[in-house]
Amino acid sequence: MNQSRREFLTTTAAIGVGGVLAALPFGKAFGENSNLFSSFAGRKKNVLFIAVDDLRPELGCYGHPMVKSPNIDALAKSGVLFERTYCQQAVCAPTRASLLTGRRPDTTKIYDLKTHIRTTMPNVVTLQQYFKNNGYFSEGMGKLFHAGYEDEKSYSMPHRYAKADPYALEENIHLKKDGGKVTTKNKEEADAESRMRGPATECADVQDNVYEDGKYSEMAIESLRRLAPKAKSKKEGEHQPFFLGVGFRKPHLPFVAPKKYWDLYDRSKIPMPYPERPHHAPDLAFANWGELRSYSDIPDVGPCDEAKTRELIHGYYACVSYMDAQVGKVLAELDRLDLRKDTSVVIWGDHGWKLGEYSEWSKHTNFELDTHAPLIISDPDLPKGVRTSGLTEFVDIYPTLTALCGLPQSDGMEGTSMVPLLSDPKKQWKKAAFSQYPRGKKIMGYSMRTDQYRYNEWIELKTNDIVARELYDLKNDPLCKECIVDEPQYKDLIASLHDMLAGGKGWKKYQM
Ligand SMILES: [Ca+2]
Repeated sequence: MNQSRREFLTTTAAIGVGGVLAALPFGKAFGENSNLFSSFAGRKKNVLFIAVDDLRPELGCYGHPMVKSPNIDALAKSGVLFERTYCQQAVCAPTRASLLTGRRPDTTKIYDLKTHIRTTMPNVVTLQQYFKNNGYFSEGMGKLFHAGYEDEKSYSMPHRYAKADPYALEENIHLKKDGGKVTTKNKEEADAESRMRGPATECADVQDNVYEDGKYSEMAIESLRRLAPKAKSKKEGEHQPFFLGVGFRKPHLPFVAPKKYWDLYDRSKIPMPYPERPHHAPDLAFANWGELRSYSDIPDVGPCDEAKTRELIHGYYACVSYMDAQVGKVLAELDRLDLRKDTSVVIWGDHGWKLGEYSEWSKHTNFELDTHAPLIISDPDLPKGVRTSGLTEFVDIYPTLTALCGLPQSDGMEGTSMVPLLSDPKKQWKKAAFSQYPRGKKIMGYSMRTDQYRYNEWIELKTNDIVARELYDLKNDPLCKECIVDEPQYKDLIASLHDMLAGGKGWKKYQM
C-alpha cells in the first residue's frame, strides 16, 4: 500500500466518510514509520468471527427478493458489505485452510477434505493463533477449519462441537443409521464425514436447539458472558480481549431446519433456476454434484425434477433463515453485554453454491456461482451501511482483521489488508481475484475474476499444458450462460487475460 496519508484523506473526504474517520485517533493510527493502515484505530478490539457453511450471497442485504435474513441484513447496515468477494477454492476444507492461514491453496497444499493443516504447514500461524499469540483469548466452536480437522494450537481452550444428529425426525435418523444411501461413485466430491445419508431435506416442528446451529448460538452466548468481564475490564493485568470463532453448519446439506423457518416461504412462488449448462463450456468445468446425489431422495443420474428442485431451494432458504436467527441471538447478546463498541464482527460464507442453476447443485467448480461468497465486516471504527464492489479475496480477511485490531501484519500473508477499501469503498482496488479447483491429482483449474470477465485455464500439472479454457462476460451475461472462449473476436483479450492469470500466479503481480 503506497497511498499517502494526504491521498487517503482526500479520497475519503470526497465520498463523505471523512466525518467518521475524523473521529479516529489519527496520530496514533498513522504513526511515523508504521505501515499506513497496519495500526488503524490503534486498539485491540474483540473479534466475533462467524463462519457459515455453504452460504452463497443468498441474503436480503445482497438484494435477494425472497430470502429472509433480517439479522445479517442489520449487521450489514452496521458495517461494510463486500459485493464481490471470492473464495480461493470452492469447497469446505481448502477455502477455510486458505482463509485461516492467509495463504492460497498452492501454498497450503490443502486441496481436499482429508488433509490437516499441520500436515502440510506444521509451523504456520493461523488467524486464531495469531490473535492468541498477541494476548487474546482465542476460542472456537463449530466448523471453522473443517469438521474433524480443527487445530489445537489455534485456541486458548479446546475447540468444541455441539452434539446433535443431523435429523430430528425418527424416520430420518433411522434411515441414516440403516445406511440410507451409500455412495462410492463420487467420493472426491462428497463430504467425507457423512458418507451414509438420509434425505436431503427435513422440516420438523422443533425448537431451534434440536439442531446443531441452535446449540452453537447457545454456546456462543454462554461464551460471551464468560469472556465479557475480562474483555470489559479496564484494569491493567486483568483486561483480555477475545477472538471468538463460531462456525454455523447451515445452509450446508442436508437442508434441515425447524418448521417455522420453512413457513417463511411459499414454495410455489420460488422461481425455477436457469436450467441450461453454459453453452460451449468444457466438461472439466463441471462437477457431478455427487455430494447431493448421495442423499436418499436424489437421483443417481440425471437432473432433479421441478418438484424436488423447488423443495431443495425452499430448504436452502429455510436453512439460511434458521442460521440467520442464530446469528441474531449471538449479536443480541453482544449488544446486551455492551460489547459491540469494542468488537469487530465478521461473517462469511465459505464459498458459493449452485442452487439448481445449470440444473447443477453444490460447489466444486470454478464457476462464478461457486467462487462468489458473502462477506460483511462490522467494526465500531469503520463506516456503517456501506457497500463496496471492489474485487476482494478471502486471503484478504486475515491481514484485514489484524490491521483492524492494531496488530502488526503476520508473516507470509498472500492477501492484502482491506482497511483502505473499508474506509473508502469506491477506491480503485484489486484488478483481479484468483481461485482454483483441481480435477483429480493431474489437472488444476486456475480461475480469475476481473471487473468484467471470468477467465479459467485447466492445466495439466505434469506438462503445464492448457487442456481447456473458459471465458465469461459477467457484464453482459451475469449468469454465464455462454462460454465465449472460442469466439475469434476475443483472441486479444484472452491473450491478455492469460498473461494476467500467469498459470495461477498472477495474484502476486496484482496485490495492492
Ligand atoms: Ca462449505
